Amino acid sequence: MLKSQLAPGCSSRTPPGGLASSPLSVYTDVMKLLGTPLSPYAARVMIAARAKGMELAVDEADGWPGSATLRAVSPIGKIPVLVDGDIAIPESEIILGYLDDCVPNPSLFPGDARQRANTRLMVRLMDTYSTPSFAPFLPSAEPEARSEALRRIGQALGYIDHFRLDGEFASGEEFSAADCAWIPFFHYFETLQPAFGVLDQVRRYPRLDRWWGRARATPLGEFARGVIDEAVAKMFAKQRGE
Ligand SMILES: N[C@@H](CCC(=O)N[C@@H](CS)C(=O)NCC(=O)O)C(=O)O
Repeated sequence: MLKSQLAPGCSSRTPPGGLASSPLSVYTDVMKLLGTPLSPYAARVMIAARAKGMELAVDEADGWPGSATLRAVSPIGKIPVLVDGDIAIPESEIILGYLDDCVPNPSLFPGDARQRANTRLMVRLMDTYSTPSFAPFLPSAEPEARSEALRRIGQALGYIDHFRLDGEFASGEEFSAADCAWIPFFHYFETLQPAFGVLDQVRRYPRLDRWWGRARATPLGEFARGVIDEAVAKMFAKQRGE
């Protein structure tokens, strides 16, 4: 996709046909994502960009929460932040909307008003009512923090199961922002299953369990699991001083 094909107001370019199709050196002004796939919120932006065939330069070194560089761009100090030319956009939900405005097809909010509201609700319920981060599952965390995180995850999944439009995808019959948002969360639930039984919370809701069985095996699911696992392995290697 050339700059001229982007919606007005979007300053970056993406290669025609997506990531693999063109020498990246031709495209120097790509959007930059400050963050790391360790963050499920940053990973969702990576999935959304990939679904649209948009190139995104992921800046992990500067993107860590709290870093001075990050705070200069966003005083909130949280990742992800999307930098596109001279604007910086925090909050993954807003970033997904921006990507969708810049490159409308394929849409991250497909369908009619009812469907689109459900997609937004699915993202919002996970973000508002599940654990705000997976830090309670780190070895250094207090057991009480872990129980509270598990309780919140179970609660969010209950709300989601109640309101979700059932179908092939996270919200109904088309891929949407809800799939982008949930894939990283569910991958962490799965990764944490052997130690903490997090996926057992999902198994209480068979339709959600079946969605995850499908989503994890899609090309975007495999992409996300790959980049998250790589980032987790790097984090533990760094902690071991390697
Ligand atoms: N509502 C934000 C949440 C982002 C968020 O919580 N990011 C975490 C990493 S997973 C973070 O940067 N935490 C650092 C902090 O809270 O200081 C979004 O959707 O982007």
